Amino acid sequence: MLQRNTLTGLTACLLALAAPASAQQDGRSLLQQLDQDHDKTLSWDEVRSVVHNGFAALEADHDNTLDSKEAAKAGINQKTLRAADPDHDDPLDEGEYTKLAKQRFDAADRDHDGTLSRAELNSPAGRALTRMLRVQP
Ligand SMILES: [Ca+2]
Ligand SMILES: [Ca+2]
Ligand SMILES: [Ca+2]
Repeated sequence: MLQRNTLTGLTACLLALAAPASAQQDGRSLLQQLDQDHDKTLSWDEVRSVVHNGFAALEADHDNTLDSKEAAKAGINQKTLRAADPDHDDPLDEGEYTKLAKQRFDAADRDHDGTLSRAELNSPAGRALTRMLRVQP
C-alpha cells in the first residue's frame, strides 16, 4: 500500500513537471493545458500560475534575473527588455517578467472581457505571451 501511494505520488509529480513542458505547439494545446475551469478561455489567474515556470525555465544561471541572453529564449528582444525594465539595471526580475506577461495578456484581450479566447491567443500579442509561457530550458 505504501509503495502504491509512493508510486501515485511520483506519477502526480511527474505529471506536474510535464505540464508546462508539454504545453507547446499552438495556442490550442496551451489553452487546453492551462484552462483549469474549462470555460475555453484563459483568465489572468490561469496564465499567472505558469508564468513562474516560464521564468524558472529561462533562468539558466540561477541569479533570479533574466539577462538579455536568457530573455531571448522567450522571444524577448533588447527593446522589449529595456522597456520592461524601468530601472534600467538590465536584468529582468520575476516581478518585471510577470508584469510583461500581464501587459501582453491585456494587449491580447481585444474585447476586454478579462479572458483570452483561442482567437485572442492566436493574435500577435497572444503569441508573444504564449512564447513566454512555453519556454523550454
Ligand atoms: Ca479558463
Ligand atoms: Ca539569470
Ligand atoms: Ca477576451
